Amino acid sequence: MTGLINKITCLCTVSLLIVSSVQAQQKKYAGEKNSIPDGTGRYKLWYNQPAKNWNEALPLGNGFIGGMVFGDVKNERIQLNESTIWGGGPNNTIDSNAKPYIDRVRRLLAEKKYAEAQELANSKLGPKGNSGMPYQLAGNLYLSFPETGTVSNYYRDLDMANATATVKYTMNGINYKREFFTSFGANTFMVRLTANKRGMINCRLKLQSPLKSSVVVNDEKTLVLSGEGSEHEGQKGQIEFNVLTMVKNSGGTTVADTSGITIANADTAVIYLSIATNFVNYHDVSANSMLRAKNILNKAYQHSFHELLTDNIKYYRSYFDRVKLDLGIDSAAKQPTDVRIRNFANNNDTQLAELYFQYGRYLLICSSQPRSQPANLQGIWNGEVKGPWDSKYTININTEMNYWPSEVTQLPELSTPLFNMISDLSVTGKPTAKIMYGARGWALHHNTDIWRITGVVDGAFWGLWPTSNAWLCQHLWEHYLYSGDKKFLTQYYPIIKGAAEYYIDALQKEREHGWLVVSPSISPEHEYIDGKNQVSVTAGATMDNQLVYGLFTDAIRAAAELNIDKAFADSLAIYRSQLPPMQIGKYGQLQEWLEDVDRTDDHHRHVSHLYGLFPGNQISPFRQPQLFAAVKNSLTYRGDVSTGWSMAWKINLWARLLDGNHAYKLIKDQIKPISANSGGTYPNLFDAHPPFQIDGNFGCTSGIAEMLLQSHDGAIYLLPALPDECKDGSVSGLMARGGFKVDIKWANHKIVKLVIHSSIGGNCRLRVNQQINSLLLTAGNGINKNPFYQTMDLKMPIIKNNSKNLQPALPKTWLYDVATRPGKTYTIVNKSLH
Ligand code: FUC
Repeated sequence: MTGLINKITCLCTVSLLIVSSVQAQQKKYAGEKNSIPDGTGRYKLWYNQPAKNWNEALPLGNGFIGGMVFGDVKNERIQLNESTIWGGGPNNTIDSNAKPYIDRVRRLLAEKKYAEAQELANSKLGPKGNSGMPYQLAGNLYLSFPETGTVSNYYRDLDMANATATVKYTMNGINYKREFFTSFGANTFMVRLTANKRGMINCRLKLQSPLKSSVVVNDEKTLVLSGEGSEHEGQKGQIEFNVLTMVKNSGGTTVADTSGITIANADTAVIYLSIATNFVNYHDVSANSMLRAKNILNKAYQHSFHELLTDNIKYYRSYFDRVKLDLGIDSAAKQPTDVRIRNFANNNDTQLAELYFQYGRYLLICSSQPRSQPANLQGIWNGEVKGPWDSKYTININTEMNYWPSEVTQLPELSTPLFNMISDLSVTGKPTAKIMYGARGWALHHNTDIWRITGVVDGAFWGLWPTSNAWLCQHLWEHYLYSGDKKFLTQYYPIIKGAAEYYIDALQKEREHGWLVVSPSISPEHEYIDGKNQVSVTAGATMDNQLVYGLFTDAIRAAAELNIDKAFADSLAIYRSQLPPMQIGKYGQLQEWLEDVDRTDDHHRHVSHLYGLFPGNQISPFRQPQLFAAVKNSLTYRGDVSTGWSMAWKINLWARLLDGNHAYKLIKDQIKPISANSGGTYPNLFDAHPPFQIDGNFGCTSGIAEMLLQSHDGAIYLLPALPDECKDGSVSGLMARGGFKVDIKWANHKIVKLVIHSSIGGNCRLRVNQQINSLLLTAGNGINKNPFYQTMDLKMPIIKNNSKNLQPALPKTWLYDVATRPGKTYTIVNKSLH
């Protein structure tokens, strides 16, 4: 098998290096029409062999249907998902006996009896058998091919430029080809089988599911698999689903019976597949899944593969093409993807970082569409009846991380399912707040699922964390900051307010300083040593303080933007002033807990207390240098190598620490095969916790964006953390808060061209590491008047040890202003930049 890329061409006009891939295997087959366009190698994951296991299969999806394509020559397997096939049925996990125990745990925590508090919490506040329901696979589509012979020219790929997968090989002198995509418009999974000689398509197609299911044939041509979601942890399975498939062949014959569909001697065969369930919403499963699946299939069947494909590419590209990145390319990019992953740490294969960045965007487009479910721990791709952690929603980091790239990489519509889920949770979380905590508003803990459960799961040690409402609300406010969409803010303000009301009622007065703290809680999934005990249950964890501070601030600002609720906002400001300040502990670290109990040899995967730096915006190098230095110390103690998502978080954090080389080092740690003690990347570029968890993919995409552009700290900081490896490059289409779209081209680490598209106008303040001479720019002085760039006023931190250097070395930067008008574009060209 020869390499994919034979020629690298520099197209200076668009300042992008385009890989022009000319391959023997990709030559047009005789007799083949309307084939998938050959995109550029730049966006391809490609391999010389079929997938040996699930983590080598290639993902396709449309937010509803997911398919993992394996590409075996004799036995093709497409593992199928549908985003609403889950175990159990409508339910919630509210613990109606919890309140008295919450009160007792609070008292014990106030008395600093941490181990006792944890013991009581673990025994009385855990789940009663139900820790949430699993997201389940639909089943498999198997295609078996009777031909035998020696295989040559084997090739398979996933082409992100078109959202298609292809398998090709030669057997007995015949070139065979399989093409796959998931239609966004028709909601079907599509397969086309072709060969370069007539009458050569012979194939047997089967549907199978490990869930309770049966297969029949309808109208002599439709293969129908009917199945049910599982009963799980006492919850009866209430999801019904149907997988329907039909074949359209030219030439030859197809015969269907309950054991499958047999295609014989066809010139081409197109397989149409639909999946539907009875799911309407988290409390209604009354839809007719069979009728839904039939309607979808019949409608799609009226169109040819080519028509559906053409529409699909158009729709898909309307998202994918919004952002282009070029970090440079060299000969390492000529290798198949699995080889590139193995070599990434030692090669200067910056194009693989670009591919990984775009893969995160691809995966978000394919797993989270405006009317779909939000991307879960595995997006929509799960091959198991009960996947890792149920493949549900862990909202103490993982679900939020899934959506970090959506605003900055210009895919804001794809956050809609998250926003819808937050709306649902603001309803199902109401009784949790009331019954468990005696509070108004809404609250939930560290997990939820399609039924929008809100109780404690997995036990108090991991699950007694009621602060996820504040983190989720951050996404609502950020959407407003990026878009300026007042209608959206008006719609979601009551939800932000409801979360804030919860804290007004639930915060507890801490005895020593009179601070208001979240109690009981944990610093997600982490423990500290209390005497001889490892304890997680606590009060006033730093992350909680930051989250509540952020929530109150966002609620105050939202009320001001909407010109409503002044009295409420004023009262929030008073509560906010009583929250604990951040504390710098004895090792010069940002304390993770109220007490100074951090360790310097602690390499725990969660870095929750660094939320304030990212994704929060409470720690600025220019305004809080000591806190900034303390975060750097904490992150250095924590180390680099960890689970996939943890490394992804650290990429974002090092980018915010303005250290591009360290961020890039973490990208290298993440894009490498997994080892005994760390996460990494599977051959299909899926992030490995291990096992596969999609958050690391999304987190890394966001991290690369943060290295190139940040807009949270009073200005748009251009190239704040550019690594040495990426000295020349370009990016276009990244979004900054305040509705600015930014294109940057740089050479030898200096910006040579900058384009700013302003959608809502206002002052565009730039921060840069170089001087710029341009008539368009004026020096930026004083506070940025743009309302989307207000910074957060924080309490002074408490510093317990000043001996550790808390004065960070910061880069010299320049501030410039451009007064922009809505809809206008501002181009600053290279000659005026030094
Ligand atoms: C949190 C993390 C684990 C894992 C799980 C799904 O519990 O601590 O590492 O990612 O979510």
